[in-house]
Amino acid sequence: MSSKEAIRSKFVDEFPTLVEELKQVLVKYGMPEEAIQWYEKNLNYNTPGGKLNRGLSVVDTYAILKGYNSVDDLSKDEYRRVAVLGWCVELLQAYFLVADDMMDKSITRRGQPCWYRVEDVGEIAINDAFMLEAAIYELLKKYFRSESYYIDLIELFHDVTFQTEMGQLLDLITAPEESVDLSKFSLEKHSFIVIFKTAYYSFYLPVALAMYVAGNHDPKDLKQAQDVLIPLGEYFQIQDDYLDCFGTPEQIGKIGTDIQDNKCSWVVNKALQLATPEQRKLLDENYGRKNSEMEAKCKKLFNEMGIDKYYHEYEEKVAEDLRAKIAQVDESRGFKGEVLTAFLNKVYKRSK
Ligand code: GPP
Ligand code: MG
Ligand code: MG
Ligand code: MG
Repeated sequence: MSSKEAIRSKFVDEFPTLVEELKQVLVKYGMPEEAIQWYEKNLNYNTPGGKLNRGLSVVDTYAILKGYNSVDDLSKDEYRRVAVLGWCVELLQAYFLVADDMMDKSITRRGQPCWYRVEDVGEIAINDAFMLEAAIYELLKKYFRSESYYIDLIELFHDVTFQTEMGQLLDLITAPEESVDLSKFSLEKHSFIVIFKTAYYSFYLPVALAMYVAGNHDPKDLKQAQDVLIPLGEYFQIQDDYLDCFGTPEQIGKIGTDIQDNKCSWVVNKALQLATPEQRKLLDENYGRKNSEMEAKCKKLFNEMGIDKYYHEYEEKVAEDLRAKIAQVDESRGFKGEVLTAFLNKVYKRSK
C-alpha cells in the first residue's frame, strides 16, 4: 500500500500533461504566446496548491468501487482517466476560489497571495476564473467524448456548478457590507448556504464521478451516496467556519475574514442562539465591521462563551449519526458504504 505522500504525488504528476494539453487548445486557435503563457500561469498558480482532497477522492472512490487494494492496482490508462476527473474537480474548485477571494476580499489562499492580488492580475482574475472553468469541459471532451455517460458527466458538472452559485448568492446577500442585521441569520439559513455553496461540489461530485466511470450509477445508489455526502459536506463547511475564527493562518493557509465580512457563519449563529442580552448587544455593535479591534472583541466573546466546546460536541454527534447512516447502506447493487467511511475519516477532526 502506497504512503499518503506517494498517492498524492502520483496524482500531482498527472497535472503538467493536462496543462500542456490545455495550452494546445489555445495554440490551435492561434493565440499569441503571451496569452498562452498567461493561461499556463493561471492554471499552475490556482489549481494544484491545496490539499487536493476532492481530486484524490475521485481516484480513491473508484479504486474502492472496483475492489482494488490500492490505487497502484489501476492500469496506467485507467488511472489517467480517473485522475483527469479528479483534476476537473480541482479546476472547478480553483475557478470558485479565484472568484470567491475577490468577493470576500481575502488576502491569502493556500499560503500565497490570492490570485487577484498578484501583480498585473487584478480584475483579469474574473476572466481567469472563467477560463479555469472552461478547462473542465475541454478535458471532458478530450477524454470522455465517446463514453455513453459523457452527457451525464457534463450535466453533473453543470448541476453542481449552479448549486454552488446559488449557495454563494445566498452567502453574499446574507452578508451585506454596509448594513449589519444579525436577525437575518439563523442556523437553518446557515445550513442551506453551506449545503449549496460547499457540499454538492466538494462531496457529492467526486463520488458521483467515480460511480459513473466504475459503472455503478443506478439512481438509487447515487441517492444513497448523496444522502450521506450532503450532511458530511455540511459538517466540513462548519469546520471551515470554525477554523476561520479559531484556527491560525499558519495552520489553515488563509487569513480568516468571516467576522469582518459579516458572514452568516456557524460560529456567530451558535453564539446568537446562546447569547444573553448584553452579549447580543456586543455582537450587534461589533460584528461585521471592517475593524480589527471590533473583530477581536467578537473573538474574545466567542471564546468566553465556549463556542469551541459546542463545536466539539457537534462534531462528535454528527460523526456518530453519519456512521449509523453508512451502516444502513444497501450494497446489493454493488455500491459500497466503505466509499463513504473513507470520506468521513478524512474529514473527522481535521485541523486544516
Ligand atoms: C467557500 O466559502 C465557498 C466557495 C468556494 C464557493 C464559491 C462559489 C462561487 C460560485 C464563486 P468560503 O468563502 O467560506 O471559503 P474560504 O473560507 O476558503 O474563502
Ligand atoms: Mg465566500
Ligand atoms: Mg471566501
Ligand atoms: Mg470560510
